[in-house]
Amino acid sequence: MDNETRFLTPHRRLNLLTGEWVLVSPHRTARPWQGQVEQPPPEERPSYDPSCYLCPGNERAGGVCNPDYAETFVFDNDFAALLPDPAPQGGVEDASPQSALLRAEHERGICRVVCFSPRHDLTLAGMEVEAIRRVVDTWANQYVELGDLPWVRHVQIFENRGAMMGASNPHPHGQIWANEHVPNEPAKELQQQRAYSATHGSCLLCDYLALELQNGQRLVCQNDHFVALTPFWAIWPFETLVLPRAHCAALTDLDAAARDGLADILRRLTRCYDRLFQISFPYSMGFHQRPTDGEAYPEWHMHAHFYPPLLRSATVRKFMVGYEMLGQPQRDITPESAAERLRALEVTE
Ligand code: H2U
Ligand code: ZN
Repeated sequence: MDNETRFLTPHRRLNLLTGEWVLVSPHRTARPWQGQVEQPPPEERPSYDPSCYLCPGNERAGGVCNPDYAETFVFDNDFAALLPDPAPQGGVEDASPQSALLRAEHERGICRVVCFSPRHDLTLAGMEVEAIRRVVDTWANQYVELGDLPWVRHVQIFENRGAMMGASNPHPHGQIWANEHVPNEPAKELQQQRAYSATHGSCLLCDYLALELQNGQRLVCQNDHFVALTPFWAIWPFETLVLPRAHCAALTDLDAAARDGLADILRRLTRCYDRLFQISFPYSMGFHQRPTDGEAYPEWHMHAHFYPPLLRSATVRKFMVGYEMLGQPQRDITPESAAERLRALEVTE
């Protein structure tokens, strides 16, 4: 059986980064849909919205006013999910019974919001490369500033884009959560990357990228420094992985040319996404970088994940329910056909 035939029947694929399986059911894409249909987001937005809490000069919750910023702007989240205070006496740890069955630990953290641009009407896809490069620099600076705090072991940079992903505001922005413990997803990736490099003596994602560049089927777009592809084990219909060609563990390892390369690939990829269903494409995206506890992490290969919820049109989303909640993730269209569709939307300007 050749590859093409094998991938037409139900099968499971191993996510090398998490060690978890995903079911692929390519024969199911023709099924009828009578379920929930999402509203496409309204397209026209003003460049300044007086009621937006992220626009320059406007007041945020709690009465603080944003400065009249011209590029990027970072502030501490007014509704932070985590607080930087160390464990108080009589807090969670003291209060929780010392039992293997009931575990709770104090968690310190800092949550910030990053405005990508003063322009309310832009998105990463609509910004110029130079402006996205300033966002890349801001992310890198925040990674250093927060990661250098002695108790911060992990810095998660992410963006929830679009109301469908729960973004509270269309103004281009992302978030950063820095905390005391490495969260679940990067912890799985650390274990997998370590195990691979212990067995093979090389980097998991360097080897994987080399294979994908040779194979070509899952590539979406690329430049001299970065490659965007639909990973073999993708869960979300149009999920992508953005990888630096050179082995590096954090945004701070990227030189000026590589940072420009990242800005370029983010712009090209998000523009492909927007063209797919002719809408400003919703997604959650974020970077996985080496933990910041001061260890070396030579096996860690920095990357970004894009997880878009849409399945077959601007209004039909994929739900992670039923078997996916109780068994394991499942997808219908193959990552190969998703890559083919996204790749065809690349416009070189
Ligand atoms: P999301 O769109 O991804 O939800 O991010 C917006 C964040 O902005 C959200 O976490 C914060 C919310 O807590 N926020 C402020 O910090 N100040 C405000 O005045 C409103 C919203
Ligand atoms: Zn705004």
